[in-house]
Amino acid sequence: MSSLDTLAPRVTRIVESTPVQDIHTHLYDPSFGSLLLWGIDDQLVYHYLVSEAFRQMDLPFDRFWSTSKTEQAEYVWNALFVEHSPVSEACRGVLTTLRALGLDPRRQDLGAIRRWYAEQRPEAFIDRVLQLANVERVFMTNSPFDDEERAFWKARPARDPRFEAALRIDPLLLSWPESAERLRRWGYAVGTEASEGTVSEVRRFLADWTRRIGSRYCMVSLPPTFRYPADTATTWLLERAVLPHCREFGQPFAMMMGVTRAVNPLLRMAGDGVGRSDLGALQTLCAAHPENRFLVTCLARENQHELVVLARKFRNLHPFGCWWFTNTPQLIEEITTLRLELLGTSFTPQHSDARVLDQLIYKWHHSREILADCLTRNYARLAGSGWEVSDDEIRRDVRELLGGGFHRFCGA
Ligand code: RAT
Ligand code: ZN
Repeated sequence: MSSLDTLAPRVTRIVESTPVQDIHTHLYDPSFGSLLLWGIDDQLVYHYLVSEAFRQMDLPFDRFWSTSKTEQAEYVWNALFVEHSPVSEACRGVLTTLRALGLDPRRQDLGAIRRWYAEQRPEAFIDRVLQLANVERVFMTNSPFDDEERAFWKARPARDPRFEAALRIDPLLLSWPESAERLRRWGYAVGTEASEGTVSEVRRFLADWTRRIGSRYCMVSLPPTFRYPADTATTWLLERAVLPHCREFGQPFAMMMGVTRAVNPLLRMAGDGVGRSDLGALQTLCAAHPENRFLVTCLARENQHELVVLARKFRNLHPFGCWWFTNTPQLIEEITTLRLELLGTSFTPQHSDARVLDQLIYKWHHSREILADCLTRNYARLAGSGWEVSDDEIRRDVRELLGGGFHRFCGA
């Protein structure tokens, strides 16, 4: 048997056994109590599934939203798992997760699955999920503009070192001057215009929160209408407060580009859509701010090639993840292959975006499988050119892709 025949299992073994740093999630440190979601009902009311379920239900939106989480979970379960085959990526995810936990929804009904969950002790369950997903570190999304979350931070929780903080600032950049009002209420003497005083108070706000939560990077999601430079508050806030802040703290700025919020508000959190971004704005940012580092993911499939080409031009740009609507097997494969072929290993192929702890299991099982396939194909081509990779080299590459490259980019 040539080494090429064993290539796929070798790569798979290494990809599966290499721990990952999950660089963007919506999970919380367990010390935040109820903010860390887990269990079958939270998996079923995941907004990815809610939007799919509404396509199969006649139920009025209000009726759905007026019921309890348990009832909502039942609606979703019936619509997507009982009355139809659960072929979508988000549906299959629930099944992958349950199976990894030793549950069989073909034999156990929702009631039995709920009873199993009710017996789990949170601390042990968290350890088990992280171990099954082989996730070493989880980056949270921490917003000072979220009242519930802010209250937890004020209480100075004892932190779990496996959960890292990342500062989310969408309202600051996208809802100025309404956000100025909130900053004022919190004791920052900001006006609405770009005066010296306002800029320095915004920077004080960013610095305070970065220190308070131990944030590792700062991040925003941007609509397709985002332009830079432009005669907008977003531009001056970026240029005079956010980017200087990131430079001062030696941290990257993450931009998640291409989300149109509330395309259908009746769907609540499930109602956001996608639009093609103007990556000319990103090009200008990277060129105009060589001392800043930009972590970027794009929601539109149409932006993926351009993003990769830009990353070839600007080493202060690090593409990451297959975000949200691109987190489907076909698109992960396409985007990861494109990135490998144009960037080598200098990118971070995936983040989970998990909102429910248990989802780490399926998000990483599914993504690792595709990453292993993509790498195997590339290594096989290399072998065809006479370059056979060793296990050590595969290990080195996979470590780089699953968090090592991100850490270096962050300057850690
Ligand atoms: O993927 C998601 O769960 C979305 O709802 C968004 O939260 C997105 O990931 C974001 O961070 O804005
Ligand atoms: Zn997210």
